[in-house]
Amino acid sequence: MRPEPYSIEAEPYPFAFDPAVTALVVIDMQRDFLLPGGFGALLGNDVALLTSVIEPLSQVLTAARAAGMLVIHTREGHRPDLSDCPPSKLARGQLDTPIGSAGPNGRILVRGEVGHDIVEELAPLPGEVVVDKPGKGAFYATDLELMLRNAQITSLVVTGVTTEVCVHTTVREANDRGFDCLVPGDCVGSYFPEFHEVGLRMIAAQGGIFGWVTTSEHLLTALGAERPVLTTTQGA
Ligand code: C5J
Repeated sequence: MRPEPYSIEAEPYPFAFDPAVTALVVIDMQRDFLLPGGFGALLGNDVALLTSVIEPLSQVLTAARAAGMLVIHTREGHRPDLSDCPPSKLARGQLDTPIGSAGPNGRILVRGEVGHDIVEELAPLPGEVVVDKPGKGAFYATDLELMLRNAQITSLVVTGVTTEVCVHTTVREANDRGFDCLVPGDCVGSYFPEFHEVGLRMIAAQGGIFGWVTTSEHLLTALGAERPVLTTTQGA
């Protein structure tokens, strides 16, 4: 059963949350960004910085599913012949192992490869929408907007990685299309902690120029889900 519309504590002011017209969008939680040997790691990033997103996001995903919300997953990547990869993107970074080259998880950022798929913890359920996108934004060159409009969605909860690249681009694209975007800060992550912080501040600044920022805890409360007490043995 869907919870009633609810006011979620957020920056810059409370977000009017109605799960009936809100989609949960999970951006690019792919092995290529989160695991060693993928695109993110080959760019020289410490992928361990993104793994903290998995646990709170998996709680939000479970609660959103239970509330009957529309759930949409995205994956950044390209066709095996790279015909949808702009030459500029291919050349960028002057990498030894560019997009399409072989890595430990298959060809880098290529659809159908192990590395391109979503991590097990957040795997889409049968029937959930998976949008394959060639760019950073989830609206560019995809049918995402059409699906959201057909489902009469007016608000998005945007999660995933990375905060300042694909999450930000998607929030900006959505905002320009008239969708209200709520970003739970602990459900998005970056290889650069300072970009993450500033990225979140940029969303909520100037009266919510791109949207609202909250926490998974506030969102889970709105969804009627208790945050479970973690029973970690770490450091014990
Ligand atoms: C990047 C993404 N960072 N999903 N992609 O290249 O943010």
